[in-house]
Amino acid sequence: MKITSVELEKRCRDPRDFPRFPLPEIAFAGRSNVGKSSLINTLLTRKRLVGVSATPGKTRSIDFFRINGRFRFVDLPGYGYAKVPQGVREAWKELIEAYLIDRETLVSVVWILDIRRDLTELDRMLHDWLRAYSVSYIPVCTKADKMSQRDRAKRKEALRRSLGGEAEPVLFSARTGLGKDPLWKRVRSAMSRPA
Ligand SMILES: Nc1nc2c(ncn2[C@@H]2O[C@H](COP(=O)(O)OP(=O)(O)O)[C@@H](O)[C@H]2O)c(=O)[nH]1
Ligand SMILES: [Mg+2]
Repeated sequence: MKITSVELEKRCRDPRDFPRFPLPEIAFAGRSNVGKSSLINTLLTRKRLVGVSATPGKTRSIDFFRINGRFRFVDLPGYGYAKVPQGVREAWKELIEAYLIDRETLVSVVWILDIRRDLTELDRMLHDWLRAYSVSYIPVCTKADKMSQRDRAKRKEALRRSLGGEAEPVLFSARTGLGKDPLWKRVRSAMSRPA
């Protein structure tokens, strides 16, 4: 995919502010610090479009990026950061669920998981929503560079099985670029599927 323009269209803390003009949307979700910003930057070949941070858990907004003027990348707030007060956590849940539940322009969710970690309770909650609202998703195991080839393949298979064999995970690394082309291929194919 040739990226000719990337524009931060809107940061939303309230569902009433979500952009109205319909464009196909690919959303990105995952726990805080999983490598979501790094993955988005890698896909868009931008060094620091989306802030990569050493202090996770800050983003409380849903950010809409307009790509090539034709579709959107939607950066959902990371979940599960321990040091966040319960009230804030509830607000995040509401915002993410509000987006997933009836966003007609949503094509697919790129669901980012750390290859070294098992699913957390919040990962399972997201998975339950995706299924409950019939949202198609692409599971991604990121930070694959931290493992040997053989261990990567094992972790990928374990994740595939724990998702009930619903979807084939993509191995990814923002550090090495592993998986960038296969992930774009999955994203493009999702966007070309009739709604
Ligand atoms: N080794 C390795 N580190 C990564 C990768 N992706 C992200 N990181 C690191 O993980 C930390 C969190 O990344 P970030 O993209 O900010 O995660 P976010 O909170 O999910 O947006 C940063 O220190 C990144 O440099 C990856 O593919 N490989
Ligand atoms: Mg981030």
